[in-house]
Amino acid sequence: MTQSEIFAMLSAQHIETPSWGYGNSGTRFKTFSAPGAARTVWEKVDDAALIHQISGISPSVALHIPWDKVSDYSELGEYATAKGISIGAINPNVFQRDEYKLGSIANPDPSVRRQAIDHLLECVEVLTATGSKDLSLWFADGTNYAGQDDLRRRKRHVREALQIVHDALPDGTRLLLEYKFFEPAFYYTDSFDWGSALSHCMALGDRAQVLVDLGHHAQSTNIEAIVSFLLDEGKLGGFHFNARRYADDDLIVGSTNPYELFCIYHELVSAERETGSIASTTAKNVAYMIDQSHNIEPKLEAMLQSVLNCQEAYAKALLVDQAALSTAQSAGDVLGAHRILNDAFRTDVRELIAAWRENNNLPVNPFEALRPHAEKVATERGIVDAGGGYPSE
Ligand code: PSV
Ligand code: MN
Repeated sequence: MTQSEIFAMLSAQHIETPSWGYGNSGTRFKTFSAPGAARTVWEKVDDAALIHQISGISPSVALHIPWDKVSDYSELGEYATAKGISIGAINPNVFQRDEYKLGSIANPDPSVRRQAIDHLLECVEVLTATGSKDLSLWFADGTNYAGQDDLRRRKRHVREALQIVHDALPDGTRLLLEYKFFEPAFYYTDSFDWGSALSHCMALGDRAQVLVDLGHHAQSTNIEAIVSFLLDEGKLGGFHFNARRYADDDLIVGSTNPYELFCIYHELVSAERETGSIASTTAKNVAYMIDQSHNIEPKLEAMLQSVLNCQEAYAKALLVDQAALSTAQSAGDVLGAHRILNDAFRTDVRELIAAWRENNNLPVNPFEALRPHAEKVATERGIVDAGGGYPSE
């Protein structure tokens, strides 16, 4: 690949940032108040626009409803456009009401299931009004004890609800189904792995695809294998990027296992380069989203770091000598093939990216460029008591 081809690929990269990553957030123990944390959805859009202005590759922001509820969603969409970004995935929230204690779309009570479906349909309207293309679904539904509920019945309730939502989506939009192997339920989770999510999506129809959140797997899971399988089935819809050590830790993407992130990008790049395959078309339409709510890190800096880590992993994946790799693989050259992949991973791409930034009139030192903005919002917005966590002392 020539440098100008690599530059064109880097310019086309699109990493969506989450509105919930700009406000105060925490664990169940404590929510720390971050200086300058966004207080409203309008400020979250401002922050996402700032990160895009500096990174050059994060031109959309995901919303979480009702956290980001407004009276006029078209106005919010226009506000985002005026700031140079667009509204990305719409994330419904069916996990915070008392009614959802035993689940939302899998709840044994039909009236609760109806309430959850109504909220999902309301989010389809938000998607339409904001010009968003993806409805991103995660369910906290599950059970804590064996025998607590009938698993097949719960599965059927999930399918029924998803079908209603899938069929209500306008043309050209998608339902992205996330899975997570545990938490908050500990015995059984209704959308528990990529296989169950894929089965639902296959049955639902063309608009349904699977969303892979990196934090939602058991230790040592080969996530790039899941990515490659879903790509080849035409069913990989998007990512929630983050990093983890133990579970759904929401750490900065690429901070704990940069090699895993690189291998995931390698699967995507190699699929994209195939001509005329389903995997190639699917790879070109993947929604790359960050799902992190940083708890102790400075909010804006953490988000920028996450976006830039994705850029670095992608740049390295672009450097893989695909032709040589393919020859080595066909020849059964186990370690030769492994070294070809690792050569790209070990390449220092910082100068290449700095040159790309210069070429695109972006500040060469992004963190230096961010500092005055971060200081400004900290002064203007101040520190808002985050509340949350256990009851206070
Ligand atoms: C759940 O852990 C999750 O990853 C889902 O994607 C949610 O939408 C997100 O976190 C924020 O609650
Ligand atoms: Mn997620």
